[in-house]
Amino acid sequence: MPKPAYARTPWEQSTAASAQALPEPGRQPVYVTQPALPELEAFLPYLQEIWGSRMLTNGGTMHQRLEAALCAYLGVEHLSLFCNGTQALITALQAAGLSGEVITTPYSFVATAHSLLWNNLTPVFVDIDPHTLNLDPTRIEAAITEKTTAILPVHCYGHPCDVAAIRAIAERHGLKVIYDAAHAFGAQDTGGSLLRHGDMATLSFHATKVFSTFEGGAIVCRDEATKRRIDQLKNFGLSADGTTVELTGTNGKLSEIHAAFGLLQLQGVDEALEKRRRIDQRYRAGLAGIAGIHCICGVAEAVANHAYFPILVGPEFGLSRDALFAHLAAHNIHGRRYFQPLISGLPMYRGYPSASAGNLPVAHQVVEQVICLPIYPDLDHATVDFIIGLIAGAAA
Ligand code: T4K
Repeated sequence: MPKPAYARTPWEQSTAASAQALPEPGRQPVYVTQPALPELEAFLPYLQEIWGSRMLTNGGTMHQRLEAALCAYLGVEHLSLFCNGTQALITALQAAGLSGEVITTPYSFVATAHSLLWNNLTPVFVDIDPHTLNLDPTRIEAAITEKTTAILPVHCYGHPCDVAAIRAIAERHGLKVIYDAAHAFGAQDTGGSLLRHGDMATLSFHATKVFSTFEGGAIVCRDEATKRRIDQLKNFGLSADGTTVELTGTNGKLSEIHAAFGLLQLQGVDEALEKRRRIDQRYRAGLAGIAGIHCICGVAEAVANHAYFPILVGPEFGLSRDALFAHLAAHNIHGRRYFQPLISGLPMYRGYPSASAGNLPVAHQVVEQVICLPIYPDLDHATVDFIIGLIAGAAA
């Protein structure tokens, strides 16, 4: 396959040229993220190959190649591709054979908890750590009952959970651990990929993610037998010879066109991660001296993926979080207040006893303070400086 040139297409060049001509970066809307795309022409040979084979889905060669390429890139042994991260999560929980209650975080995208309801499992919300914004392991044991079968933590914003503490608790109580690693593509702790932790870890390859296949996702598991079961579950539960149906599976397959795009994207992912790292550094340096602005850092991260750039707006800042958010939006800078509202506050979750505000004080405080600032590979440094200037100016 040809190597994609991450140069700009004629269309991108024309929009970039007009953007450069603007006197002020804030004139064009800047969103929380934007996918990095290779040149359109670089995708054509992949399409030609698909057209030639007439294999469009059901585990064709693009699918097989992407599974192998991702295993090699991520340093994991067993990975099964999915049509999206939500379906991967639902299937991982199903493959784990869980029942009863599962401990999870209220501070995530709603897909995390929805995957439990799709499996008839009861979510039990536990508060988050104020530094990592991930499940606080010191609060997990108090939430375990005789019905608890698993823990579903999230490496929120790609920052690692306290995996050692969670593993110790799970071992003590005989619980499974399924990590929602939707944000954690390419993130590593000192021992390697975050995806090696837990019984399984799931990824999202949505357009807004660090690595994208337009829509897509994956389950990383520990052994060949589990991978075979997952592959069967994502293909309706069909038997290997296709003559009968052995499991109540779903259609979770990733098509050849999505897999092909993944192969192309993977070639540019290191460059994309490096560009994110530089933007992250620039934000941190520029925001460092501003009272009341706190940049979240991963704890014990060896390699961060800079999937998000969350800041907390504290009381010492001159404006409230919402006033700062509106101030940025007025200058066409559209951050996001991920993850407000908390999952525990949504209609289908607020009735659970663990969803009470009293049980989740840290999550409630953080969610009132957070703004995820724009970060994506093609975000130019002048715009980053403009955003920093807006925040500094608002504080004055
Ligand atoms: N677990 C966790 C922890 C997750 O965060 C997610 C998904 C999942 C599981 C489930 O994975 P998937 O089933 O989605 O694979 C987005 C994404 O839709 C969602 O994937 C993601 N998490 C969540 C955190 O964010 P929205 O509603 O914020 O997306 P949207 O459409 O407002 O996009 C944000 C910005 O990105 C837009 O303002 C513009 C830009 N954008 C977006 C798209 C879709 C583009 O430039 N191009 C695009 O194609 O949910």
